[in-house]
Amino acid sequence: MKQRRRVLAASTALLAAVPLAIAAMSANASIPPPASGWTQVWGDDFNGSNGSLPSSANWIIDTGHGYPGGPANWGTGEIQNYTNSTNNLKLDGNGNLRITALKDGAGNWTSARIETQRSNFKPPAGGKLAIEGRIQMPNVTGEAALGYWPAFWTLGSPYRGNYWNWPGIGEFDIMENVNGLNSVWGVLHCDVAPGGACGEFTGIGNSRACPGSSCQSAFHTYRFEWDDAAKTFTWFVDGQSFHQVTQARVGVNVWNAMTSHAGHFILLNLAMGGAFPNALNNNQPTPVAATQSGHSMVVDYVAVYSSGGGTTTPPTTTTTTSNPGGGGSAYSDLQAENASERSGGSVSPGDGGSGVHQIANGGYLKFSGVNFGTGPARQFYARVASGAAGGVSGLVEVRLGSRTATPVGSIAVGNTGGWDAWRTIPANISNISGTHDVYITFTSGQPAPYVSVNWVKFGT
Ligand SMILES: [Ca+2]
Ligand SMILES: [Ca+2]
Repeated sequence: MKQRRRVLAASTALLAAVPLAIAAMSANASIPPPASGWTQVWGDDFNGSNGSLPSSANWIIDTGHGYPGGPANWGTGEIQNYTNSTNNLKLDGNGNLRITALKDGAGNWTSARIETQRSNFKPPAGGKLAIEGRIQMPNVTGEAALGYWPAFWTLGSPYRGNYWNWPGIGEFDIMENVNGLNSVWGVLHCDVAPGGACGEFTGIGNSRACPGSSCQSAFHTYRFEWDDAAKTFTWFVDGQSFHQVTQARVGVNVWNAMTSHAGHFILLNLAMGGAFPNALNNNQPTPVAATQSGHSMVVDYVAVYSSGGGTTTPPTTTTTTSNPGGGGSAYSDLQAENASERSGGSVSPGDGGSGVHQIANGGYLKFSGVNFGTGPARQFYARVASGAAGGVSGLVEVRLGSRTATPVGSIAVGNTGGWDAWRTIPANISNISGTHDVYITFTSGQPAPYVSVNWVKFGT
């Protein structure tokens, strides 16, 4: 919703618009491994061919001027029409998602907005959840930028399908920006509007300039941490915290209303016009005639991590199969049902053979003594199927030597069309040679089974 926030806008406008020198930044850093004590529970690195749409297993594409039955203009006054055209929304072939705002000859603007299929992102009880994205805002400033409103944010799951329970269900604005100003805004919306514990329609927010290079000229990493033990929300840019809201500030009941439901879904959008950019344009409408068409919000990745709480509980059942010695080539099929060790799922027929079916978070397969030769192997393939419910997904990760080692590669899996709809999914991995115990680990932020595996193998 990202509702009107005129007070905040007025207080921060003076800090904005200081162009800085441009640092040379890598266009694509890919999802970083989790910090010590953290586990990646979801992610999209936006790898894919140039001109393709983002993964439908991961994302819903919102179109038009509002949800059916929901507030007009997405509740914010933004004026663009969202489309699913690759002119507005596409992977760039270099590991990035690009959302591009375009004005046609008649003066009408189009752009794009996506939201995660999953709507259950929340920390394990007593643990932490981090939602992180590496993003370059549209690289446009001054009059040409008036009306540009990129955002990386979340809404509480009960909003989906209801649309009239905002802001009680909670909204975390991890990164917002308007009018090409060199500022990131982090905002919490909660309770009731207008007024309430979050002072709607402004919300509880703060902003700062992007570190080092401007928000527009370079990628920066935007991160939101939800700590269920400390009862805090904390906002970061490039690892520097710039905003925090505690449970004490909003009260236990308001806190619970936005945290005790199934969780949040994540949104990425590039709006044009609306209350926030208008407020920072002296309350005059945006976009203006001088606003330049064709600039993009570029997203390298979105990743979700968890720490502590229940997600790191070791699996309780481990099966040692008839292949304890392991061995075999990394480049031929490593049959899941013949793993040296297995935890989770069950062996049954499928895909013209046999596999380990319906594996959930915490499961793993171990293949002892897999020979990669001189390789190096740079590809990983998994033959998988999933009949997971809408919004349920997880990772198939490759680790060497230990099932708690940092993954050398991973695949995100959502519903493939059913438990009998088998697909071979590739992933890039870092160079591997020699002989290793290979662990295939299964990580998800929710408990339901999400993947069946027939086999895995590697390629050079
Ligand atoms: Ca990427
Ligand atoms: Ca098999």
